[in-house]
Amino acid sequence: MQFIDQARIAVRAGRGGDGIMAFRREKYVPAGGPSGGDGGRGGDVLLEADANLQTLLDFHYRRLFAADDGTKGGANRCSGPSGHHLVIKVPCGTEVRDARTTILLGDLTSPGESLLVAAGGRGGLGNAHYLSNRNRAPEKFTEGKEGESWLLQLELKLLAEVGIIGLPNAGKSTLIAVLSAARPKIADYPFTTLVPNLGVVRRPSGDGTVFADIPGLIAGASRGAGLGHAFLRHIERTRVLIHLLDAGSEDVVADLKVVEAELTAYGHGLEGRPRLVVLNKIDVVPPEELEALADTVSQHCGGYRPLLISAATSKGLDALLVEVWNQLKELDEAQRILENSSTPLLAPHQSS
Ligand SMILES: Nc1nc2c(ncn2[C@@H]2O[C@H](COP(=O)(O)OP(=O)(O)OP(=O)(O)O)[C@@H](O)[C@H]2O)c(=O)[nH]1
Ligand SMILES: [Mg+2]
Repeated sequence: MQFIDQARIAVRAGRGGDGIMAFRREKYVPAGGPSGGDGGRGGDVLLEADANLQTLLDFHYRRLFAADDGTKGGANRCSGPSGHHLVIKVPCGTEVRDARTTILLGDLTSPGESLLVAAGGRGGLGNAHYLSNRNRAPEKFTEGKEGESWLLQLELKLLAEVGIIGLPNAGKSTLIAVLSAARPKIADYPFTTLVPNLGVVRRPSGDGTVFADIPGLIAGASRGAGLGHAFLRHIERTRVLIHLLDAGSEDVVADLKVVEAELTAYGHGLEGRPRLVVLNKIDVVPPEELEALADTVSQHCGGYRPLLISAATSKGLDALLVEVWNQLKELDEAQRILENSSTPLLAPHQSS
């Protein structure tokens, strides 16, 4: 399946139906009076998050979405029916912006969440509406109003809790393949992965957590080099990053620095995102050199020791997952404390 994460669409709400002019004509009822009904409202256009969609691919082929117009009013004061609303399904994690101003209109994250993007026009009034003591036979009626129309920019940001990042060939796809049921392409050359892959990893509690394997980042990714830039936005919503390093690389510390620098350059809070530094492919490093390598890496990560794994031989994966679940648990707790602290805390020794 093609992965499309950006789209532009035009939406047009329905026009309101016109009010009409009519007079009641019945046997034995002379001068029956005005009876023109009102027009129905035009249908609205709404976007709705749907958990079954993964990409914005549908919008690549269809770009104009219009809701039904309202129907004009009828005789005998009958109001015309309103136009049906048009509900457009989008994947969870879709940000909606006005394409002209880029102002954010909404962010559809949970399934079923919806956003009104174009309101239908009001129906016109029939002449029955204008009956008054002065004017017993009004000929006035109004037309329905046009519905709103907008040009929208849709942007999908994946909702993965854990992002796996690293240079090309570090083994990111191999890792997600051993941890989950995802089956991305794995090969011995850089840029095997061209689009993010999602995989669900089971927690000990049985719940699933979504991991994302992001295409390899290279120096300059934040400015558009390689494939990284297009996909850095998908890391924005992750809560924890697994930074994978190839232990067999010539200079592991240089590799670490390249990716760290790209996260900082990209910004959007990525530089401060909690992350686990993980040395992969430890099966290719002689055991006696491994400790020294881990020490060198830890000196460049604030003293934190990297986790040691081999995705290919499934070594160290349990310990890695324990660490991931711990990090997520700590973040949940921090979040809970933040939500429960209704009043801002004063500094303990603040003098008045
Ligand atoms: N020896 C060894 N090889 C590994 C290990 N993990 C991955 N590889 C190999 O490394 C190569 C690259 O693996 P991928 O999983 O495709 O790497 P990637 O990080 O997804 O690469 P891109 O998609 O290009 O960014 C493949 O040939 C894998 O078989 C490991 O633990 N040990
Ligand atoms: Mg890959």
